[in-house]
Amino acid sequence: MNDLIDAVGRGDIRAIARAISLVENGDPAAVPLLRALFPRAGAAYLLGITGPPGGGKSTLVDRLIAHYRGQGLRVGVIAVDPSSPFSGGAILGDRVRMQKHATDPGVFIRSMGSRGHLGGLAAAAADAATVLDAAGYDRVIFETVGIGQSEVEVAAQVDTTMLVTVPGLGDDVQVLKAGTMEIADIFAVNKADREGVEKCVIEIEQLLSVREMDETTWLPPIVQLVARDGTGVDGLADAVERHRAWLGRNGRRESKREQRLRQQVRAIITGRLGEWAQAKLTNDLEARENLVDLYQRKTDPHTVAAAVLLELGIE
Ligand SMILES: Nc1nc2c(ncn2[C@@H]2O[C@H](COP(=O)(O)OP(=O)(O)OP(=O)(O)O)[C@@H](O)[C@H]2O)c(=O)[nH]1
Ligand SMILES: [Mg+2]
Repeated sequence: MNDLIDAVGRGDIRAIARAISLVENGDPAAVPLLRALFPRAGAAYLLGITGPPGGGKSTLVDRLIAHYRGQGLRVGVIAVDPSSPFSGGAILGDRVRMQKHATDPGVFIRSMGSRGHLGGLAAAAADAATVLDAAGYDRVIFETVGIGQSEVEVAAQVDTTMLVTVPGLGDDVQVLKAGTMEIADIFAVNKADREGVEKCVIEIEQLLSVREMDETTWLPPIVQLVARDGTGVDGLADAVERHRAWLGRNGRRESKREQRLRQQVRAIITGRLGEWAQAKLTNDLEARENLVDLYQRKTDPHTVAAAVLLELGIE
């Protein structure tokens, strides 16, 4: 274990991969590892990239890697796989698309899910970020498909969230309505080589215009780009830097991080409590008797839950 901790700290690629596997599998060994790594983490800047399937997220990540590598920064990328049967192809696609960075020791790319992680996908992603952060990556990028709640939660666990959208989706901003709109710090309108870019931009502007704003509010910039040929990627990276600078003022970044850490603690507690409750209902004699009464409708779910919770002092 100490060897693994040291190797991650040195930025050893295989050790990092192993550490992330422990995290995603919910392996008990992940806990002491994360405990040891946490004090070494905290310097990385976390970026979330979310948006509809096929929007060009991986292509964009690839461009951003090149951009940051050009500045001498080390980049870690996690393509978050919600373990859906549909993601297999996408992950394979990601590998192919980002392959040119595969031999660069300053770049770490992998996909991960949350097979055994108690706190779910967002918590697993947060732990993976701790690993990459402790391993010395300056930028950690999460790519998530912005269609599910847990993916949205992952995207919210970062410093800057980018929402990639593309013109011509039919209802262009459909994806923005599923709760992703609120979490976007930057709108990236990709595939600007296609028709309908202006319409897409105007729709986002309209959605933003109904927000309450004052001089302290961050107005999410809308950046047009063509990830495929790299047009607009520098402008997007500038937008990230502006958001980073904005977060750096008035302790915003600190409060965002504190909120994120509280959320991490909550997710761990929730996961453990769920496990505990499950064991209780399976093994505890009194709880099982209560369940039998419940099945016969002699009692109700609230009463049974209250009896179990009372043991924790929760009324
Ligand atoms: N026309 C055009 N096509 C693009 C652009 N950027 C990416 N694409 C294409 O869009 C397709 C999907 O790109 P990806 O980068 O895999 O998209 P993604 O959002 O990562 O996809 P998933 O991970 O499967 O959700 C690929 O065929 C890309 O070549 C662009 O700026 N213009
Ligand atoms: Mg992708």
